[in-house]
Amino acid sequence: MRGPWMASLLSSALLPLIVICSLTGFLSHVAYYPELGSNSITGDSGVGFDLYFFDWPTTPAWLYAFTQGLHVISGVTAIPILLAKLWVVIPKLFEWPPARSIAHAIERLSLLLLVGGSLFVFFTGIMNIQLYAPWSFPFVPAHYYGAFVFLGALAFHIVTKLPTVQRKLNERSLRQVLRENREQTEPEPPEHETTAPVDPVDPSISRRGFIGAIAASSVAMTIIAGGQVLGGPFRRFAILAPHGRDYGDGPNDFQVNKTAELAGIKTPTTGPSWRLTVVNEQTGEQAKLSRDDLLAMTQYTEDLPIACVEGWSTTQTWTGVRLRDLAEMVGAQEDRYVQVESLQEFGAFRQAALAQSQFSDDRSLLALKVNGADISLDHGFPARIIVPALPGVHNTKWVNRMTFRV
Ligand SMILES: Nc1nc2c(c(=O)[nH]1)N[C@H]1C(S)=C(S)[C@@H](COP(=O)(O)O)O[C@H]1N2
Ligand SMILES: [Mo]
Repeated sequence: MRGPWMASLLSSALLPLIVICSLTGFLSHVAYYPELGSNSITGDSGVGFDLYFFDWPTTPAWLYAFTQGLHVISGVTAIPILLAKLWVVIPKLFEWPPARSIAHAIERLSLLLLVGGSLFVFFTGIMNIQLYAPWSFPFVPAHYYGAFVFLGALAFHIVTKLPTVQRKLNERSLRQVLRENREQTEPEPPEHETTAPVDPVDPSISRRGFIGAIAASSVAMTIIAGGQVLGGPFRRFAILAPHGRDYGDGPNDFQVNKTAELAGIKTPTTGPSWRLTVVNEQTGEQAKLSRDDLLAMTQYTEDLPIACVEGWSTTQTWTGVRLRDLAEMVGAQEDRYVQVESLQEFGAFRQAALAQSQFSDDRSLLALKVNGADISLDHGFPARIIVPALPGVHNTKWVNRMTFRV
């Protein structure tokens, strides 16, 4: 199965997936907008490579569910192909002598960045969507800067290998290969600098079988990842979903990212003594509102998704007050952003910042109810943010303070 034709075929299948995964990954980074106020999930941002040329739009409401769904689906689908590709080229790892010339040394160094970078971004991505982080570095900057290393090395690799890929794919047609059984399978001819074997044994599988096994694995991965993205009846296919596959169908029965208990929310603080503080930092104007005060304001109802970076999304019917009404209350409609903080005392997601275009959208709510019932403690009682098209992580739960800033 080893040789430049197979490597070229697998690379050609990988490339479109990597392009989709990268573009949607960078869009995700824009959507996070860590530069804005206290979206402090990237750690110390502003280190050169930031891409925030625009505020993430609020329309269409399903935008982030779509881009992040694509990110996770394309990434997960690519895994079997990536592993097969690495298997096909692995003899190159043991090449001897390790460097024959300066050019050869540079090429091998770029391959180190390519292979290491790809394994790093894929591994950190999967671990993150599985809610498992057995390391001490922050995920977002590591995954983000890791992607630059991987894509830089990939661009170099494509430029140097493109002629070979074209030549090899022209030499042997996929259609022909798919017609050959194991007896008809001939090894690729040995060639300088490739992984085609010099002294091959008889094949234990046809090329068609090998390609079929990879394709079937990839399609299975697409279905598993797609089940979380599409939700509803498809969610039952999401057999690896860390948040489970079924929630029953009560008003508050949909996935919870972090429970109140895990976030360290103590019930007395969410009781009748709870107040929402709304501040206009520039003028010092302030309002302190109880849940009853908020319920006495004009209520609006919107169907909006929560779309998590993990790839899952769920659309629910939210009721509460408009964020723009709260901005107006303290005369902050034109402020650049609002910093939203929660009762949660620790953890990066305890606060987030929303740009002016985001808090002033008519559909952006401080939600008090969901599907007609009070929001449950796990979904952010007494009040949570829900803004169209933003990543779930910006929909802060257990809100207790909103500071508008210029
Ligand atoms: N205070 C607080 N708000 C939070 C979080 C959190 O950990 N703490 N998690 C965020 C993330 S990552 C997501 S995806 C959504 C999920 O909302 P849900 O748990 O109601 O489904 O809440 C967001 N709001
Ligand atoms: Mo999330």
